[in-house]
Amino acid sequence: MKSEFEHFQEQHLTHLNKYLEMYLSRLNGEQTLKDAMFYSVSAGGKRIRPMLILAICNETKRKIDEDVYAVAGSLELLHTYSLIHDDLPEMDNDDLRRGQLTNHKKFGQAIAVLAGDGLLTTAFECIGNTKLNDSIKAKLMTALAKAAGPQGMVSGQVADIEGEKKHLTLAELQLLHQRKTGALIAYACDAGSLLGGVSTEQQKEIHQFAMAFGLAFQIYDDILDVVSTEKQLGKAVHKDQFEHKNTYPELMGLDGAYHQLNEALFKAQCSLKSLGQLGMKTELLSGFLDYFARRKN
Ligand code: GRG
Repeated sequence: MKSEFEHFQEQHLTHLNKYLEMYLSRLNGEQTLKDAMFYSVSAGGKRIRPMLILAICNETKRKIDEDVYAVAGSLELLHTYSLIHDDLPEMDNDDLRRGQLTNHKKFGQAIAVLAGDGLLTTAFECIGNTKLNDSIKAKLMTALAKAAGPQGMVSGQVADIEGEKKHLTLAELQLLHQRKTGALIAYACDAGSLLGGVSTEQQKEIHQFAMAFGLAFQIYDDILDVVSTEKQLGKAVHKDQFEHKNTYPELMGLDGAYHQLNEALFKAQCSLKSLGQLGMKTELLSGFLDYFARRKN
């Protein structure tokens, strides 16, 4: 039987994808660039980050209108940019992404870099073009830049690359993940709070939920890299033999990683309980947690 979250996801995914397709198709630019941008966005992906924004809006009774889809869609554009750049030979050097050739394998490295640049900048344009009030737009754009930029994801990526030549401690690995993956997930939840107009207490607890969920998501991704053959198939391993990925299973073994995962999921559930006590509906977010802790890719 499908959960409330799965019904919600089905209901909103089509609209979100239509929004993304419509926005990208209306851009007035070089066709090759537009094709490369659309190629990676339309390849699917779980749409976790936009779904978090939509789910929090729903829990806070914020009407899910075109502006909400725009804010959610803009985050997916930015996330897709990060995947395109992450796959480049000088970064993770992957051949497959979202079940198809990586952007640079299909369009060449120069266009892939530019498609990423195009998606990153278009994300901010999407927010700018909403009918939200200027103060909310400014808050969203500042928070998104902070989460994606040198204080967030970009620093996480640098720490990941530099960490390939050494063994990180648990604290260093947590900080790396908090920036590389956690920052955008936290932004998604903060954006949902802002759009939903929640109280300060609720906003703080939603942020705590995001931090725990982001960590759980990353640990589970590390675990899937070890246990899922599907993930292994996408890897193009041409790396130096002294380089290695710092992951939870590598640092503490698979059992240790599962233990950390359960701890993070427990923290996220505690935040949901607190949010319930603060008067917020949380069934959807709870379903979200279950769904993503059971995913296969
Ligand atoms: C290039 C600045 C820059 C940053 C890249 C996001 C990222 C930072 C790298 C991705 C590498 C990676 C596999 C990280 C593990 C967790 C993660 C972010 C997975 C990809 O996100 P999903 O699982 O992907 O949400 P889909 O395709 O479902 O959207």
